[in-house]
Amino acid sequence: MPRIEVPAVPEPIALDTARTAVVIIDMQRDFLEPGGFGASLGNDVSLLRKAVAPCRALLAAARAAGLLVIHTREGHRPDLSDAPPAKIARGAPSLRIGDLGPMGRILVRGEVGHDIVDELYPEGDEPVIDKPGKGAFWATDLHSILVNRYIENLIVCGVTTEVCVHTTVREANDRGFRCLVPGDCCASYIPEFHETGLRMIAAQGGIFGWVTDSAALIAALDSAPLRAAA
Ligand code: C5J
Repeated sequence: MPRIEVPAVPEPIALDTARTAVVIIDMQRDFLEPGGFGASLGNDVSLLRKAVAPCRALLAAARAAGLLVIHTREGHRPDLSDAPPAKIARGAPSLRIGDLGPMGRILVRGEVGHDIVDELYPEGDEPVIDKPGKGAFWATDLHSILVNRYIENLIVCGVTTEVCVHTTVREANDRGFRCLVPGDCCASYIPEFHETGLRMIAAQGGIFGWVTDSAALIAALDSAPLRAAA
């Protein structure tokens, strides 16, 4: 069994890398670049860029160690039939979901803004989950993909910490997956929510999961026996 041990709070976590997937949440232009959904809500999107380099380094280590890598994208069908009116109407955005912005229609599948940033683009046959909601399990086939690959542990990264990362971790925790979150691979438009979101995951003995950082996780992955040789 290719087993690694990762320093984390509230305590170190042992992972069988053959049963562990990295899930990169919503690292899309719509959230990270000017002119997208995040900017339309009045956010400073530059705050999210700090997660890109750690995610990129983690992706390289995870791919080298043979872990399953899964990407998600939040967005809607072009006819918006899967976009709840309450979601479209919420907030005071300069552009609403479906409106035409500089990167195409806001949060609509197939548009430039909806896709993943170049630095973290999926490779090979890595699954990409298109999700209409904040959580990656709701209205998607993520659960089937994980069960069919005998995955028990998720390393969850991406944006934003307290919204789609948190919702996904909560959904995964309720489905019995052990979740490890490298905090510097996540980011929020609201830094205090990022910090509090991470603390909430690890609080009460790890009520939703474990929190670590990319350096500790990459060091553990780099020491992992390759799956083929295990
Ligand atoms: C948000 C997300 N913040 N990916 N989506 O609306 O966290």
